[in-house]
Amino acid sequence: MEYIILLVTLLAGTANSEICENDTICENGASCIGALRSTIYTCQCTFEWQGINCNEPLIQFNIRSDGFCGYNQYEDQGVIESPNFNNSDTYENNLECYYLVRVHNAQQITFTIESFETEINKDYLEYGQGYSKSSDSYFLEGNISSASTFTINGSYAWFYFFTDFNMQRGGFSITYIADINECGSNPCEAGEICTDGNRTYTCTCPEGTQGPGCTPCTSEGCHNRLRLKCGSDGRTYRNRCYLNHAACLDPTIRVISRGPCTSFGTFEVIGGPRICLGMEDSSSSSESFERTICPPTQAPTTEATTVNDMPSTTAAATAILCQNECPLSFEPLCGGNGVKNTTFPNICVLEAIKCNNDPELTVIHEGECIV
Ligand SMILES: [Ca+2]
Ligand SMILES: [Ca+2]
Repeated sequence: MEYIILLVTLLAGTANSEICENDTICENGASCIGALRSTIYTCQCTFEWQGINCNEPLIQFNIRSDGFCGYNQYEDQGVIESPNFNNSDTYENNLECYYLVRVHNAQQITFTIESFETEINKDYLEYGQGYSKSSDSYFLEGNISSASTFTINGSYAWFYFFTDFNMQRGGFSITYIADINECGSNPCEAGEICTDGNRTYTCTCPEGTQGPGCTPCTSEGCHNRLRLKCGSDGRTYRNRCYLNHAACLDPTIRVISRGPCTSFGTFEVIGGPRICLGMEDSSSSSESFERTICPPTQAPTTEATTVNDMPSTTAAATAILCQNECPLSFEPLCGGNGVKNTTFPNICVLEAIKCNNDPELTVIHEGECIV
């Protein structure tokens, strides 16, 4: 009733939202990314611009004309590296490199330091959450062991790499991977409930429904053979099909064991035509049941038919009757409630019915009722 789909592709192909139809919202040549019927959009700035709508020039930070570097990343995973890292050379002096990492719809972006080495107290990588470089930031410098990670909440991060006038080092390589709201693109079938996960989503059917189309739970098609299963709700099911039906309605229900829940006494079988079974003490290793009285509502019967079925279980007995264990002996007596007289197989069953269902019940005489 539940399945998980690992995402292979994220929102690369998402149709643009209405909000992106307004081609003035992202400025200075930026692309606008959004989903249909969503007000969330992401401006993919061209280089030298930042801000939510790419309307703030990086130049405002007095970047040096000889050391302007960096780049922007918009994929859901990628890498940012210092200049020359990819050819194993040191970075240059007098750099100011800017990087924007923007992943549309991301809930958080996790960064992993693959390699990091800068001149300590001089050259550093500053970073923070948000659309633009700000003073609310963190600093990385010196030698940092690889595999360290840090996380930025939301879908926007910026990085600023500064180097002074001398002493170059190897620089850095930092990979990232984003977790988006995978439910944002409505990936589940109609009627299903989408639950977002970490780079995954889960589609489930609402309570009372099941299957790919979330059709209503049904026991139609269940056969009526007795293959008793004890459910975690303490009830004995006719067979696994009926238990599955109960589990569809209440997902907390599962199979505890084969055979009935009770090891002794009378119990009602759930599913199919109404039937109650009596069972002898499991210590006798009896594998038979006797069709017997259904305690709460059904009129008593003296029918005693042996039904062969699954072996008994050691599951704990479940209280069904006020007095929940009655022998299967046939020592009939006639009971009545002033309206109707009925033959009971023994006094225990009569007392149980009285306790559960019919307080007016009294013994009329021993032996079967005389019709
Ligand atoms: Ca330096
Ligand atoms: Ca997610």
